[in-house]
Amino acid sequence: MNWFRQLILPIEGSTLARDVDNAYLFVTLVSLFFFVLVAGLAALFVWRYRRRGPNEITPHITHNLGLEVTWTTIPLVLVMGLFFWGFYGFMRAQIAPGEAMEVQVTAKKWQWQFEYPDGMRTLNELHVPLGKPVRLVMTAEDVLHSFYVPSFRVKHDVIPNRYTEVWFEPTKAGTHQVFCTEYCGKGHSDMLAKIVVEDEQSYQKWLIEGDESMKSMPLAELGKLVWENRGCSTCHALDGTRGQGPSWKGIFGQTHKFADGASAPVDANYIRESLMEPQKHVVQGFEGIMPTYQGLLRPREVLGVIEFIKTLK
Ligand code: HEC
Ligand SMILES: [Cu+2]
Repeated sequence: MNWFRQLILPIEGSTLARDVDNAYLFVTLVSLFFFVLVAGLAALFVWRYRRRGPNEITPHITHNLGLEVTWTTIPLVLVMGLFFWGFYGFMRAQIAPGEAMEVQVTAKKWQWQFEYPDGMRTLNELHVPLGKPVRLVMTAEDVLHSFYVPSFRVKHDVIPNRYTEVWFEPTKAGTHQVFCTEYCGKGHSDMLAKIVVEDEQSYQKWLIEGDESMKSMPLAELGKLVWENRGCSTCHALDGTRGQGPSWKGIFGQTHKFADGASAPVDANYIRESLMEPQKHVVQGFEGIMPTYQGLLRPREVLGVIEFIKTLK
């Protein structure tokens, strides 16, 4: 039976997969059985009861109680059984275990953004530990999308102005493919993401160090990515315009005055301190609303921000 599963179904990547597959295979096999039965009998009867001569008269049968009860009861039992089976599976897939790690998912044309409990964000790539339940709280910024991971047997619409949820507990390490499965415009078929399932140790290592591309990326580029993906861009412009926070243009090497009258040169240490203890020196003319990024940025990302700010002449 397992070779048959592997032949027609994707790999089983989560704890939900077995249940979904069993119900699916059951429906398929029952359909196949009745197809053969009905089509076979139809063919048989066409041949068996063919007209044999011009004057042949057949018996006039109007009904058969035994037969009718049988072909009503058997499908009824099958269909009701399937209903409860499906309902049980649906409820199980709907309600995440309480201890599940929560990840926010934002879909927009044409990408998936994931936000982890500590505020870190990734684009089109979700890292999760093996064997731990994960709950996704999903919403869309523009149009309907749909989050689909075949190997997890997980699929749910992602809707603007509303939150929908799925959960899964990955059982297979490796990379799993995410598709958007609700037509959402020109780039729909490119709206792909990966779920990287790894053991707890590699997952923690990834949290701290980032992936290969992050390790090999030039620092200034990494800094720009941090600015885009970690919320800095909502308060800090790069072109000299004043936002909720000061623009970063040309600040490296300047001397900045603070609300308490002190001043300090903008150098690597000052930038680092601005991230870790933003309230320690509040730039004059601004409010101390910047959140701390203590523990939320990887060491290499902090270096990246410093290098990136240096390049903004
Ligand atoms: C909610 C808005 C907000 C966000 C988000 C934010 N900042 Fe700030 N930031 C401010 C404000 C306001 C100031 C000025 C007041 C202060 O120094 O605390 C500031 C100051 C700074 C300074 C010192 C600038 C100067 O001219 O002296 C740096 C460097 C900085 N932020 C870096 C970052 C980085 C890097 C991020 C993203 C990882 C970030 N900020 C996210 C609001 C924000
Ligand atoms: Cu889409």
